[in-house]
Amino acid sequence: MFPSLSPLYRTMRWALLLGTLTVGALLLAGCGQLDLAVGPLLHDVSMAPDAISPNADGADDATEIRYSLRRPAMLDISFTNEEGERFAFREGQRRAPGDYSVLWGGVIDDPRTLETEGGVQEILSQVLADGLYTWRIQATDDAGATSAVTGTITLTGGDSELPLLNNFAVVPEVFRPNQDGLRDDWVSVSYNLAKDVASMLVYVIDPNEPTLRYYLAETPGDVEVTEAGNHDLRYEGGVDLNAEPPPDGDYQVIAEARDLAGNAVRVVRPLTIEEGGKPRADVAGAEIQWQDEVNRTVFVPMDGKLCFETVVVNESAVPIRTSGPWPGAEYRFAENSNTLAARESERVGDESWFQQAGVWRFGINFDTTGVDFPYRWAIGRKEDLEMRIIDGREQYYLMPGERGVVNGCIVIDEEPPVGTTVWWGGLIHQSVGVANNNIDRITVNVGVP
Ligand SMILES: [Ca+2]
Ligand SMILES: [Ca+2]
Repeated sequence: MFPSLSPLYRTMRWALLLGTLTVGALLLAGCGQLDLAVGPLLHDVSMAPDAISPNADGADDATEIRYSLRRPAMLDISFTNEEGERFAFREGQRRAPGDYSVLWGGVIDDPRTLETEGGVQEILSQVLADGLYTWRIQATDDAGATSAVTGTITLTGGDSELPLLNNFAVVPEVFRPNQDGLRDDWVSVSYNLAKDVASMLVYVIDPNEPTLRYYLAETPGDVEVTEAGNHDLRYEGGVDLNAEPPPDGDYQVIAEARDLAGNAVRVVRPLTIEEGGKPRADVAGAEIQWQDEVNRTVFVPMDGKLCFETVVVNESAVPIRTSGPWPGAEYRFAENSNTLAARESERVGDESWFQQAGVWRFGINFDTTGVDFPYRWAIGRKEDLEMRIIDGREQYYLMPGERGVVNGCIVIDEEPPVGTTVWWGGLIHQSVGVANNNIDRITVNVGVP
């Protein structure tokens, strides 16, 4: 009668026929008594194979745990050794009804602290020792009814050796990444890794914001990052890469090693970051007050002096380190900051005027000099600066937002080389770069008024 009965129509007819059944099932479901849910809470439980060798050699490294739940339940999976010691693989974990399968490679994630000769270490996970274990898979439904299945599994040839991170050291503990050239500009992180691992991470975190990790990279050396042996990392807070370091505060340096079998170890040391940041300074108004300058030219008679005054401003959030010669110092034409430093060292034993990495100085240069900025001064008078004793030595800093007055003279006591015409100022961050060059260029005419 209906030779071309459409599939849709047939489906509808079946739906009508089944209507009564469906309604019945829905009613049952409404009462929380769905047909499917009838029967044992936990069923179809197995753990196969019942013998494994968890050593990441690719053979029998894991067993497959299977179980099915008819109702929502809290699930426990544990292993108990022959001495009665229980190890939890899953503990009170909420599970929806359904069929489950999980591979188990003998590893238990049960963080604990271990005191070793190489320091306190946190064991995050470890392969269980070889032996016979009784496993127990237990489900507890919302009504508190418990159902459990047990069996045994044998572990042989397992690799439970921990990838210990011995003698983990972070030096110094107070880190001031601000390129002032002192030892606190970088942190050395070192440790000895006890065995080859699959993954090795070293990072810095703020404990209040643990998801934000600043990873430390190891400089390529003889030993691969994941190889057993001594490891050294150098952390400059990113300042070396022209980035701002993490904000000042209390941090942790964490190293984590995990081997292929699943043994994992973590070590932690505190690290405080203080006065971190990129130093930035400039000459106020990019201007030098050249004495007796007229139309950008200064006439200096032979044995006369070329004198100047300028102001340096710390435009950054970190203290900027400087050193002598101090404002007011005079140079003879053939002298430079190192010859003055040698004289000062001989006079009072103060070595600080020699070129030091990380120190900022204001310099004067001219176009035929063989040396860059032979004449240099501190970027402020002592009264403009903050003095600190660090490692028994006086260090001087131009603090954030502060201004340092710099003045000085060069005695033109000999004829400058032929072609010496243009002179200028510069702000030098020693061993880092010339922060500002070619400041306020002038022509200096010697002995020719
Ligand atoms: Ca194996
Ligand atoms: Ca520093």
